[in-house]
Amino acid sequence: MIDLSSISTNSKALYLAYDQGLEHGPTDFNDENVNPSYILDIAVKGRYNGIILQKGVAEKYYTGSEVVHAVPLVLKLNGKTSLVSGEPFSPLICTVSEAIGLGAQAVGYTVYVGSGRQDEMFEVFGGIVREAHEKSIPVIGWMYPRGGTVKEETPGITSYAARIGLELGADIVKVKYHDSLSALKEIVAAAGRTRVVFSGGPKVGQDEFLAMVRAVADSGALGIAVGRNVWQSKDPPGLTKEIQHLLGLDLFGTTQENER
Ligand code: FBP
Repeated sequence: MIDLSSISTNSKALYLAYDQGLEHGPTDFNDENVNPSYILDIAVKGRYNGIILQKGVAEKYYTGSEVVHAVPLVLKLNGKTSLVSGEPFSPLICTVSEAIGLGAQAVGYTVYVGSGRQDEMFEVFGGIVREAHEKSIPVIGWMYPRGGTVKEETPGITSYAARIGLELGADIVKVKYHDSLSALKEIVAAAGRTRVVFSGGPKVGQDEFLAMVRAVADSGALGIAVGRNVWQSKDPPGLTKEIQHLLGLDLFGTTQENER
């Protein structure tokens, strides 16, 4: 279960992201992982702490299925394609109420911090946080620095993005991973009591990916929201077990640790 109390502790979490069909298109997929049922099966067998889906996939594959009882849904409320240009902006596709109706236990929203359209996204995000908190569900902010004066996402910029998530009321921020434990710790510190999950990024070799997970585990972050590195791998169940082991998650995908 994803709730506000479970993420305000030192617990760890592993989320499976599957919104790339909208963000990147089928170019990320092969014959197996193009099928949402294949991904839901990975999430169920791997006892993931959440599956991140867009509204349409949730409606057709999650809601009303057995998966509802096994893996919490994180409904991504906005999204965009890779076919647009200009200042990054991700429009709202689904409301908080609709997400809850689909069975969501948490909602996600991308804010392109630094974009020329940042103001619009701040305003929408503010409304989402208000409504989600009235309804007692957590909000995950995909805090992605893009557009405007952002030329390169340095660790300092990611720390700023994570901090913006705290300032705007996000319960969790999902931010870019950097290959430096001290940088990861700084990002986690900047987010304060807003918990941090790092994104997996494009597929890399398994050893390299597990080194990333180890650093995330040591950084004080909540965990990782991974997509391609798991469902593009040859053995998603085996890799999931290794990730959970490194994060200190037990067989039920939970940790019991003290409040921070
Ligand atoms: P991956 O682990 O596959 O990178 O997924 C994480 C994620 O944030 C997805 O939720 C989202 O679709 C994608 O990355 C966005 O990637 P980008 O904006 O960098 O193309």
